[in-house]
Amino acid sequence: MGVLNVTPDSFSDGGKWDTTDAAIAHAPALTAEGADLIDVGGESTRPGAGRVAPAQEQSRIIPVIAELARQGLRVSVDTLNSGTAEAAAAAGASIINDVSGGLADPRMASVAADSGLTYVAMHWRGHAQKMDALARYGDVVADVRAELSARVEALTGAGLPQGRIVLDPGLGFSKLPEHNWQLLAHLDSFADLGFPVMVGASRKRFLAASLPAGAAISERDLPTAVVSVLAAQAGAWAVRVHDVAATRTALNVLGLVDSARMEP
Ligand code: PMM
Repeated sequence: MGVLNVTPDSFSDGGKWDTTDAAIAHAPALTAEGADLIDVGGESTRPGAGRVAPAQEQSRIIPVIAELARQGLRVSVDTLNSGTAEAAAAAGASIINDVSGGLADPRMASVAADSGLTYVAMHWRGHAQKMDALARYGDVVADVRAELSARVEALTGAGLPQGRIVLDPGLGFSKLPEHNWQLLAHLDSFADLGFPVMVGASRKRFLAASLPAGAAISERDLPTAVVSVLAAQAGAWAVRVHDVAATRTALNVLGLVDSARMEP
């Protein structure tokens, strides 16, 4: 899944694709590099980010989604707002990617159910301005699993079929660096919940620990690609990345090694 943030303030690519034309022009490159899905978002969720009114979010992303869908690309909409999810579904999106797992907007579960689309429920504890203060866990893997299972209960209770739910442990959202590493170390236990799993590590702060001090954010694309391989090995269904080419190459290596393992 290639990231297309139509925002002025996302932490790693903010401002690069923040006009309709620039965003539409960038999507074919993501596809050419090997993205199967394009994740279009209009509200930054980086720590400390302020909220964006749904009308403004929609004016940023709905024309982009409509055009990409017209071109035959598979699009997900990265939104916390049920109204935006509805508008995106009408514009041709295939997936609703909700970083709050339905917690930010009480209407989201029923909108997701009615949309007929796949719904990504990410682990979330609160909005960007307060999320770092909520990074307290007994056992982060068990706690995130339990909180995601509670979301599944609520979502299915609102009519969303289990077969349309994807789960995401929410790396970087109310997580300290050690929490992210622990979640990555136990990703297979999320696949064991019986739902497809999505992982979003791309360029996040915790990856800095794998690089020399002071390394630029763009240098996080290499550790991101390594995480993509680890996630795939743990059974992940999708990885959400900014640098699609690096992750595609890394996954190609894994595919070649896997094929060689199958040979007699
Ligand atoms: N991370 C970001 C935004 N959307 N969606 C899912 N499902 N999982 C994530 O980890 C995730 C997400 C934040 O990253 P960005 O600001 O670089 O887009």
